[in-house]
Amino acid sequence: MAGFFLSFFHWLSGIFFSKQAEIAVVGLQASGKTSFVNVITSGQWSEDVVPTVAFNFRKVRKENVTMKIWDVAGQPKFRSMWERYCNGVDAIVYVVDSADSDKFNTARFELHQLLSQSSLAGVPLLVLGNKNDLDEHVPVKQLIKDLQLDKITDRPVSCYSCSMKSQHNLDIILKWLAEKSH
Ligand SMILES: Nc1nc2c(ncn2[C@@H]2O[C@H](COP(=O)(O)OP(=O)(O)OP(=O)(O)O)[C@@H](O)[C@H]2O)c(=O)[nH]1
Ligand SMILES: [Mg+2]
Repeated sequence: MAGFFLSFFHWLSGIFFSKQAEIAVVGLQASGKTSFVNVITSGQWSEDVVPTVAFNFRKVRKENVTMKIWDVAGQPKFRSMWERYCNGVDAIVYVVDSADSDKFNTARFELHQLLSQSSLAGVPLLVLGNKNDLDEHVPVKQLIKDLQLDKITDRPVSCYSCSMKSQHNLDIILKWLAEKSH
């Protein structure tokens, strides 16, 4: 009987205390955006991910938070779409391949270009230095410097080193996203 009341209470609290967070995931191609979304929605890591064309939309419930996620393509021809998908979200997740320092200049340029759009003023930013399972990845301090994240002063900014392959730091990332729900 006690078990019944406990499940009923959980069901009821899920209705009354459920929250939502809408998130846009952007970044250069092959940085690991779709892998990130796959890992948080299904818990599944796979080497074989096809490059995204335009965008994917996914919805996932984590405890009492429903996350609506826009996974936007990163190839150059799709980057002009980023602003549209970031408009009105609770958080922007910018994924960087932290093991590919040759692309940091482009990643920095595209990030600052995106954030300069007045429609996105104040939207919290989470930068993920993905692929830290690879030996050549740079530490988070270096990523902050190379992407000039310290120059972003008009919004909350966080940066974590992570790996979708090993799921390193996924718990911290999910906590950060849940805090942006309403
Ligand atoms: N070693 C390693 N490889 C990763 C990791 N995350 C993603 N990858 C690989 O990186 C490649 C690109 O991953 P995607 O998730 O398709 O990248 P994307 O950012 O969605 O790319 P676009 O859709 O083209 O913008 C795939 O081969 C993944 O298996 C990681 O944490 N570690
Ligand atoms: Mg993708």
